[in-house]
Amino acid sequence: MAKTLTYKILEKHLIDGKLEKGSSIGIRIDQTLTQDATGTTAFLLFESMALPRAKTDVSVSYVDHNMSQFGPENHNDHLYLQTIAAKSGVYHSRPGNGICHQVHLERFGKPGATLLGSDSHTPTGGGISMLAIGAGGMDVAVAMGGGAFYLTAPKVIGVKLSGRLPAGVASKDIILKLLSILTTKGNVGCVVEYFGDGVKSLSVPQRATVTNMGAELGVTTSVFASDAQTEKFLKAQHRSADFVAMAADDRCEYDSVIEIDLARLEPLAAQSPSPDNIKTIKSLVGTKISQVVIGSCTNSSYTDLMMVAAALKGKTIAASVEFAIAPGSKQVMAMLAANGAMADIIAAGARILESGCGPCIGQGFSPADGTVSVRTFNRNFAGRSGTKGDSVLLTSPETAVAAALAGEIVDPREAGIDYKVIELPGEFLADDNMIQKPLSATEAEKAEVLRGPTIVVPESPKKLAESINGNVVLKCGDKITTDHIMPAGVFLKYRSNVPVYAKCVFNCFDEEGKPTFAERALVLKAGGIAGIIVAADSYGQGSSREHAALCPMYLGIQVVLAKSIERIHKANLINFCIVPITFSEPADYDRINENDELVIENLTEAIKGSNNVMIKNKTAGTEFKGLLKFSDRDRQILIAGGLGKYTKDV
Ligand code: MIC
Ligand code: SF4
Repeated sequence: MAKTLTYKILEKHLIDGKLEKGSSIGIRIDQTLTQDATGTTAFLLFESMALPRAKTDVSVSYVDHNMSQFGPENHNDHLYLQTIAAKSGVYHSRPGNGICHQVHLERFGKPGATLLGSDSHTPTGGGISMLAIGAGGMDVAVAMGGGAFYLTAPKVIGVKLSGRLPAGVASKDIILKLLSILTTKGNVGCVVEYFGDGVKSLSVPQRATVTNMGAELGVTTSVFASDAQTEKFLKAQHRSADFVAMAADDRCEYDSVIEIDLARLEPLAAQSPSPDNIKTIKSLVGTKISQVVIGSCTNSSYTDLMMVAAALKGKTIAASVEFAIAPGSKQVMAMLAANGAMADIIAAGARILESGCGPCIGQGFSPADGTVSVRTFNRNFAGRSGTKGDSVLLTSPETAVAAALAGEIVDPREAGIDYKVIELPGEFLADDNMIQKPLSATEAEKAEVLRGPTIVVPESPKKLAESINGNVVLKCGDKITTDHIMPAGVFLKYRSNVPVYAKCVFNCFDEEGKPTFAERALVLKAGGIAGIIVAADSYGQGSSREHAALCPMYLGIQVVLAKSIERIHKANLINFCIVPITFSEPADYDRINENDELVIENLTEAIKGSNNVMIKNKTAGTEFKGLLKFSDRDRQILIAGGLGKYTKDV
C-alpha cells in the first residue's frame, strides 16, 4: 500500500503497539533536544528517575531562553545544565550559540530520524524531513534514557503546494494562510505533510519556518520530503553524509487535502491575541507601528536576515520605530558580520540583540502601551510580549522590514523594496566551538555537577485518592494557553524553583485586593480538598512547558475538567498525576461555577477500566458524565502516581 512520509518514518521507529490510525504507539527516539527553560526540570527528573546516560544517537541541551541574567538564577541554571549534560552523555550548546531549533537544524537534524524536544517548536526539524515532536521535559528525559515515546498514530493532513512565491510574499505567509484555514483548535492527533510541485522551490530554512509555526495549529508535527533542497542545505553545512532522500509514495492517501497555490498567496499577519487571527496586510495598510523585531526560531535564518540587510542597505529606520534583530544562531550572526550585511543592518539603525529567544518570550523589548508591535515570531498570546493589552502583528521578515522603514504597515509588494532572492550560500560557516561534547563514561563518573541554591528538586506527585472531594478553583474559557497558566517573561527565571514559580500560576486572572489563584488553591490543599480547574475548548495550547502541570500539582490541583485538552499539555497533566477529564456533554460546562463543590466517587477504579466517570456537583445538585480518554499506558501512569513512579516501576 502506498504510504505517507509520516507513516514511513513511524514504521521504521515503531517499538510498541500497532501502527493503525488512532491507536497508541511507542516509537524509538533517535535524537532529543532540551532548552534551559524546560531543561533544568527535564534533567532534574532524569536524575531522579535514575535513568542511564543518554542512550539516543544524539541528545543536545541548549541554552537560549533565559539569557537576561537579572540575579543569579539564570547563570545557576546554565552551570547546572552544562555540567549535567557533560556527565549524562549529552551535547551542550552554550549561551550565545543560538536558538535550539535553528542550531539543531543547522548542525544536528537528519532526514528520516525522530527528534523529541522539550519545546513545542521542535517540529521545526520537519523542514529537514525529521519526524520532530514537542513534549514535556519528563517525556524527553525518558526518551533520553532510551525509553519509547508514546503518541496516537496520527491522521495525516496533506497540504499540496503549487506554483512559486511572488516577490514580497514569504514562506511565513504559507503557514499564516494554513492557520486561517485550520485555526489553532481541533487539530490534535494530526500531522501535516507538505507535497506537490510548489515544495521544490522552497529552501530548507523556508520549509523550517512553515513547520515551526505548524506548532500553532496544535498538530503533532509537520513534515516535508527530503530532496535536492535538503541535500543542498546539508552539503553547505558540511554534512552531506547525513543526507538521505525521503518522500511519500506517489499515490498515498491523506486523510484530507488542502491546496495552496503559492503564486496566489498574499502577505498576511496574525493579529493579537491568537496566531490564527489572520488578516491580509492589505487590510492593515496605514496602521501606525512603533516597534519591529525580526528574529525567533521562526524567522532568523541566514537567508531571512540577508534579505533584511539588502532591504535596509543605505536607508534609515522610520523615526517612530524602535527596531531590533536577533539572529537565530552564532552561525548566522558570524556570517552576517563577516560579509558586511551586519554593517548595513547596524547603519540603518537596528538594535542588535543576542542570538536567543529574547523578546519572543517576553525577555525585554516589551512594546509601549497602546502601540502596535510587528514581530516575525510565532506567538502573540495576550501579554506574552510583557505588556498588558499588547497589540502584536506576526508577519514575514519581508513585511516587517517594509514596516520598519515606513513607520506603518505597507504592502511589501508595493513598498519599493527590491526583495532580492537570497540563495543559500554554497558553504555555511560551520564552527562548533560553542558546542561542548559529552564526557566519556569513565570521565563522567568523576565529574562534578554544579547545583546552585536556586535549583530546587521538584516534589513528586501524590498517589490519587480513591474518590475525589474537590472545589472549582477557576473556571476559564476557550483557548487557554500554557502562557496563561504559567507565565514566562520576568517570571521565567523561577523555572528551577517550583515553590516560588507556583505563586504565578494563572496570575493573569488575579485581581488586586483579592486572594490569588495560588493562595486559594493552597488553602484548599491545606484543608485536604482537591483543586479542580474547569475550562472550555483547547485547554493548554501553545508552549510545552510542563510547569503548567507541575506547579498546579504543587498547589494541590488534582483534576482538569475541560471540553477539550491539547496533546502536549494532556500528557504533562498525566505525567504529574493530574486527571484530565473531558465533558461528555459540552453544555455541562455551563452548569458549573467557580467554587462549586464536585465529588468524583471511585475515580481510580474508573481510571483502571472505564471510559467515563460520574461527577456530582454538590453545590448545584446536579450530576453529569465525564469522559476518560486514556490509552492503557496513560491509565497505568495515573494509577502509579505519575510518570516518574511508573518509569521506576517498569
Ligand atoms: C515558547 O515559545 O512558548 C517556549 C518558551 O519556547 C516554550 C517552552 C517553554 O515554555 O520553556 C515552548 O514553546 O514549548
Ligand atoms: Fe524561543 Fe520563541 Fe522559539 Fe519559543 S517560540 S523557542 S521562545 S524563539
